[in-house]
Parts: sequence; C-alpha cells; structure tokens
Amino acid sequence: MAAKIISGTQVAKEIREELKKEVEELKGKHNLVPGLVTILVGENPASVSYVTAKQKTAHELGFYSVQDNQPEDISEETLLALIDKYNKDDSIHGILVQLPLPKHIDETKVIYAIDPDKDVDGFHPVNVGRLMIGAKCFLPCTPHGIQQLLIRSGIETEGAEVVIVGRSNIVGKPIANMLMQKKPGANATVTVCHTRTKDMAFHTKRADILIVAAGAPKAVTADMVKEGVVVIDVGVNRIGKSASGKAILCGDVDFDAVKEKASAITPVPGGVGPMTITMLMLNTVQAAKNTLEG
Ligand code: L34
Repeated sequence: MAAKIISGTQVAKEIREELKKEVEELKGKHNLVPGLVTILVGENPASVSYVTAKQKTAHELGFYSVQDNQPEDISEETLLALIDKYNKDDSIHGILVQLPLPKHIDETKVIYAIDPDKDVDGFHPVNVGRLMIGAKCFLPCTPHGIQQLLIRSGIETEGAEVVIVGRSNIVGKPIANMLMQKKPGANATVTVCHTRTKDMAFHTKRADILIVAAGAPKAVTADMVKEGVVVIDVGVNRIGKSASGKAILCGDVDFDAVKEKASAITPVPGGVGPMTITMLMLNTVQAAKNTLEG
C-alpha cells in the first residue's frame, strides 16, 4: 500500500491561520506587534530563497518585519554590533541570522551574541540547555516543525522507536532531545545514527518513525526501512535546474521507492521546509507575548 503523504504545506497553513488570529488579538488587546528581523549575509541562493520566504510570511501575518541584508565581506565586529543594536530595539522581538555564514565569521560567536529572549531560532546555548532539561525555551524551528507535523498528523510518538539519521545542532541533536522528553508528543525511544554508525540499515529498519537529516540526496533507500514506517525527510538538496531555471529539489530519502513501504511520508518540497518557516513565526509571536509578562 502506498503511503499517506504528510503535507507540511497544509499543516503550516493551518498554524499560520491560528497565528494570524493571535497577532490580531495582540494588536487589539495589547497594542503589541510581533517584530522580526532576519539578517542575511551575502547572497547564497538557498539562503536568499529561505529568508525571502520568512519575510513574506512575517508580512502576511501582520508582523513588523525587517530584512537586513549585509555584504559577504562584513566584518565579524560589525555583525556583532548590528546584533547588539537589535538586542536593544524594543520593536524587535525575534532576531534571526541566517546560516551558514561566510568562513571569516565565527558562527558560535554570532549565536552567543543574540539575546536568548530574542533567539527565535533556539540556537543560543541558554535555549539549548533549557531544552535539554525540559524547561520553557524557544524550540529550534525545524525540530519544532517536525514535532508539530507528527502531532497534527495523529502519529503516536509515545513508546515509538524513533530513529534519527544525522546529529547536527540544528536538527538531529535537538529533535532527539525533544522526542525523548517525558511530555505529550514525545516519550519516544530514540536512536541517533551518524557518519560513524557501523550498520545504518540495522537501525533504520527498526524504526517506527524515521527522521532523516543526513544532508545527502537519497541517503535512505527502500531496503533500509520496514513496512509501515513513518518517514520524515528533512533534506533539501538542490540537484539541478529545470528548463525555466528553477532549482530542482530532492530530499535525503528515495521518496518514490520508500513511499511504497511507508505508511506515511513527507515530500520534498512541501514537507518539513514550510513548517520550519511557520515555527519561526510561532516563536516570534511567543517572544512578543513574553514581553507582556515581564
Ligand atoms: N538561522 N539558519 C537559521 N535558521 C534556520 O531555521 C535555518 N534553516 C536551515 C538553513 N539555515 C538556517 C532554514 O530556515 C534550513 N532552512 C530552511 C527553511 C525553509 C525551507 C528549507 C530550509 C523551505 O521552505 N523549503 C521548501 C523549498 C524551498 C525552495 O524552493 O528552495 C520546501 O518545500 O521544502
């Protein structure tokens, strides 16, 4: 039986509709407009496309949104000063510095420079630490999106064997942490595979839920999964260009073959990507609401 296709585009739309109402309420009741700045250094085509989509969504939801483009050769010092400016700006609740950054800039330093209360990416060590102990924090957008996709598609994680391929700070490590928490939408038994895993297929075949963030096209093939698995494909690989010049995308999973064995699977595009963007909006609304408490 062919798999159910889990539409991230559809779920993201539902969440955005909820957020739009919340933004209107914040404006009406509290005269509060969520503010988001996205900082883009250089002109990496994938980054330009993601940041443009983030700005467009922020605008649609009625945010105060600022797109701050900086040249590829900006100094680390200037970038850090810019972040400090937004840290002090009360109209800005969320600061996002799109990654990757040019090699001459230390990404860690940049992430540390963002006020943890405005770190809507959830990359600052304060938020990473809070996540680890199950405290209130900004959840990183891609893992947050994956968890919402699972919950809103009615996929049971409690007691499930979840296997994650990839151990990045942006996806693998945080999603592993989130799904092992003693919380609704989690409570899974989690295995993390990576480039030094001895027998990848041994692990992936055991998965009830398989989350793939390997960063390589078609890294997971049909012979590596069991019948009925739920597959979440986080990969976005640009594998060529169409006649009209548009990028051709594919995930980290051999979609056509794996969908014949899976019970449910996310497509690329239209799976996790749109959820990532929407969770950034949710985190920014949360950051704005947090200022009401203080
Ligand atoms: N700071 N840097 C920071 N925060 C992030 O959360 C990100 N990420 C990752 C790269 N760098 C970052 C993103 O925004 C990856 N990422 C991201 C965001 C959106 C999409 C993919 C990755 C997305 O919308 N993908 C679409 C296809 C878009 C296209 O045509 O290129 C999809 O349907 O999958």
